[in-house]
Amino acid sequence: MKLFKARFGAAIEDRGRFYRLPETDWDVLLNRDDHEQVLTSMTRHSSRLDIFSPETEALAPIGSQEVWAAGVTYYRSRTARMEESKTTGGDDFYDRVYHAPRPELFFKATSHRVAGPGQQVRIRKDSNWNVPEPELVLVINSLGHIIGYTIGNDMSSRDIEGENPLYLPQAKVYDKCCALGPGILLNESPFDRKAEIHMRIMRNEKIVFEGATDLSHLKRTPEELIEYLFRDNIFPYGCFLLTGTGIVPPDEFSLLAYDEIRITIEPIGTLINTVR
Ligand code: DO4
Ligand code: MG
Repeated sequence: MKLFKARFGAAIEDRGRFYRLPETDWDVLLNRDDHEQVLTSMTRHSSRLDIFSPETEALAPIGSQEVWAAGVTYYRSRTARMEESKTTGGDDFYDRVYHAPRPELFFKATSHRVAGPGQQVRIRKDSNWNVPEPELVLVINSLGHIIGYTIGNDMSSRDIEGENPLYLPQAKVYDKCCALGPGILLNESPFDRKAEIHMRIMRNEKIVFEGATDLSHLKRTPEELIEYLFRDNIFPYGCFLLTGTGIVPPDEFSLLAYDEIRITIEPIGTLINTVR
């Protein structure tokens, strides 16, 4: 089952059919611990939607939740970041955090900084080297339980981060620095560790970057990341946690305005955004 946020409220996809849910508060809905039963019974009283296209009609599946992110959870991210920061002496930090018991966790966004499906993500005005980071996102309720999964883009300014690791919040947090969606795959069973994350970037109808990885390369378990995130934090409405990138385009590549970023993680779906 997948849960979508839409202009008219909430929708559910169950075995290929879409239903419009009775009026519900998104924060309350996300924070539940019993989605399967509640949504199954709700769909019995819901009207069927003949046409609903999640890639373009769904909104970012976020309400009052904060968005957090884990970093350097893939070897590829560790190596790329060591390269970009070696002239300024920051490289050792990335190697150490990759191997350390405590993961890198950082605050990424509030809902107004998040783009939904079909919306624009931004590159910072004061940066010349920008990349998208396609990441599996854990959707977590206030009890610290994973209620589902969605797709995320952790937009990053590599030149700002590379200049000094202490600039990380500026490289990562700005207007429309993050995309989430299209919907939430509800947590019926643990996520398949072989699931592929695929990203394609189009410019003037040509592919300018394409890459893939799979979740078996993720060094940390979702439970370990959540345990650290919830150690001394209360999330009254739950939160979103991006789990890190394993796809980093080559150093010569930077995003440009009007590029289209397409991130697919099956069985969640495809998140499509353009760059502004
Ligand atoms: O250490 C900086 C950020 C790392 C990150 O965002 C990632 O590995 O995905
Ligand atoms: Mg990232």
